[in-house]
Amino acid sequence: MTAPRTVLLTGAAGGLGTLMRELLPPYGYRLRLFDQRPVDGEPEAITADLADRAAVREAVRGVDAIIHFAGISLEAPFEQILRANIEGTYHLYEAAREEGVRRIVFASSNHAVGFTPRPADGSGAIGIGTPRRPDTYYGLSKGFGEDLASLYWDLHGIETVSLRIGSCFPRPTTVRMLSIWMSPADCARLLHAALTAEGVGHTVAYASSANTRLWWDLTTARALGYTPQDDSEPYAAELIAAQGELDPDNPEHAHLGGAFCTDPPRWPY
Ligand code: NAI
Ligand code: 15L
Repeated sequence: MTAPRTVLLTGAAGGLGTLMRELLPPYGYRLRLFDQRPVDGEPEAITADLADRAAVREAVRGVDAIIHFAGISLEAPFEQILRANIEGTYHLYEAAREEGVRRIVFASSNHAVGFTPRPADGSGAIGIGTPRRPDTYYGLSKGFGEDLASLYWDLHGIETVSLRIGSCFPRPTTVRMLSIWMSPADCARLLHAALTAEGVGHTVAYASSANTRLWWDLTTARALGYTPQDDSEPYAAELIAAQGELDPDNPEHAHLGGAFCTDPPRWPY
């Protein structure tokens, strides 16, 4: 696919949005920014809630593609998740259909499969066909987003790459993250691949760097043209010295989703 020029970035005020606002323009994209919160230093950003269907439709109008990051990114009461992540994502897809946008990159999450037992470090054993096992209402909403993307491909021909993101932060901060970390630079590489690959239909891919301790299989992401450049291993010695190795007898360490399976971090708002 020809590289889309104007891309709507929802969730632009958030952690990933802030990182990608710096890292995506060098690939040639002009970003239109959207968030319910003002975006620092970006007076032209659209400040609106995904619940506002008219605002979402206007935001989508005329863009070549969408990166959908906006939503609740931790656990929250079901009613809040329903409004932001389930209805909000539906509003975005409806707006894309109405405005003729043909390509979306959806930020899914490892928490769609969070109750999958943790495999051996470096095994890459978790494949894309692993059954969904959400660990939270949050993870459940990501499964919904993936299925909505599938429906809009089959019904309306809107292509989506659903990225089951591991942990994308400037550096890994836990031993668990050593296995699922995605560097911000690799995230930008993967988004570029997902925006430009031909014939993606609805593709689901795990999203991380090429970590030595990887738990999942990056084949689908690589098939999009993504070549990860980073590995969390340089952080391993320091993190393991401070936190110890993952303990098979600790329930928090037993599943892919980590603490989301036992005591999930809560959305603060
Ligand atoms: P974040 O919480 O920092 O940013 C989310 C943004 O969405 C916030 O700026 C918030 O204001 C906005 N938002 C929330 N509800 C909204 C609504 N109803 N209408 C408009 N805007 C709304 O999250 P982060 O870390 O930047 O993640 C971005 C996306 O990637 C999220 O969808 C998250 O679930 C997903 N993800 C992130 C991972 C990571 O490691 N950062 C891992 C897996 C998935
Ligand atoms: C996610 O889905 C969250 O949005 C992010 O904040 C991290 O907690 C990440 O998963 C993770 O599993 O580390």
